[in-house]
Amino acid sequence: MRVLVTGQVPDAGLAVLRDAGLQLVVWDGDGAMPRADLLTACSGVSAIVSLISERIDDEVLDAAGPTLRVVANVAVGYNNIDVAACARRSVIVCNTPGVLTDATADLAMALILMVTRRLGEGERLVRSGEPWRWNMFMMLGTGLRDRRLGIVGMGQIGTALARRARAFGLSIAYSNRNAADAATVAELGAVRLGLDELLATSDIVSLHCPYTPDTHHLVSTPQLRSMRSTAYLVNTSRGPVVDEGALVEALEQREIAGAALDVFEREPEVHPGLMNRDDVVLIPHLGSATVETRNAMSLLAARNVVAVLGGQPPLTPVGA
Ligand code: 8YV
Repeated sequence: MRVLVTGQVPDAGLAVLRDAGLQLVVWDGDGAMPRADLLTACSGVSAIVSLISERIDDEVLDAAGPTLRVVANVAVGYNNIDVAACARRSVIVCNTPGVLTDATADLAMALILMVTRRLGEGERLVRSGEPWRWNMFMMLGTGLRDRRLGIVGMGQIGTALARRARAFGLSIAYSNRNAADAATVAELGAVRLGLDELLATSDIVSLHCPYTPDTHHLVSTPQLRSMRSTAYLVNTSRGPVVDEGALVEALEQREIAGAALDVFEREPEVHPGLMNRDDVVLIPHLGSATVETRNAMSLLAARNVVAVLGGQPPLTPVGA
């Protein structure tokens, strides 16, 4: 059986696939696999190990044909996959939850510190070679103790961020379709609010929801206007959850104090209005970017493929 891997992934996962006797077709070009190559290479494969840069939709599934049994995304988010189209063909879809929770929560906490303490701005100043002299009022930021962190999407990553944030003295509000379980609420002292109230009362808003048609531009002009003028927005989920044009406008109008973004609406493009702003932190989708985490993601995706092709239930199917 052949497996298409749509980009370079750590060897850990590839070794698992090879050890299972699977024949690998790995696309090893730079950046995203070109669509035409994807459509040709997937023909007759039993599994696709996909990256978020590849859209897996009806066209790809038709090109793959009836041999295809599983699509294993090397990511927790799977908005690049048409899950309904896969279900219509009984193709199982898997993602990599859990293994990237700590790395992504760490990164969200780092972004909170960066944007509230103006660390990107400070680093740019030192590297610029411009003369600077310490003074009592230089680059003053905002402390975290007794402020409110509003978490949109209280899944594994949102909850892990809340734990970290409590250690910095932040109080936790969250908005989520379902209430967090009683033990988590008690541990974190978290209050559940509707999105409107969360936005209006939080000092920092951090986004951890999946990207779906319902969360497209979840944060746009009205939501940004409802936030405190001293508040910060942090996004480590998916770019299009935030209307980037509206964000630029809100920053220009000083409707919020700043933003820290790991993801972008038209990734890897960044809205030009964000590029030169000192009140914005911009990093290139590094949420899960640690050696340990990427190894674990590669392994989990591979184990999902081996399980399904071996007639076993997948470890982490989507929607289960
Ligand atoms: C990955 C991510 O960097 O898991 C996700 O949903 O966005 C990141 O962890 C990316 O998906 C790698 O393909």
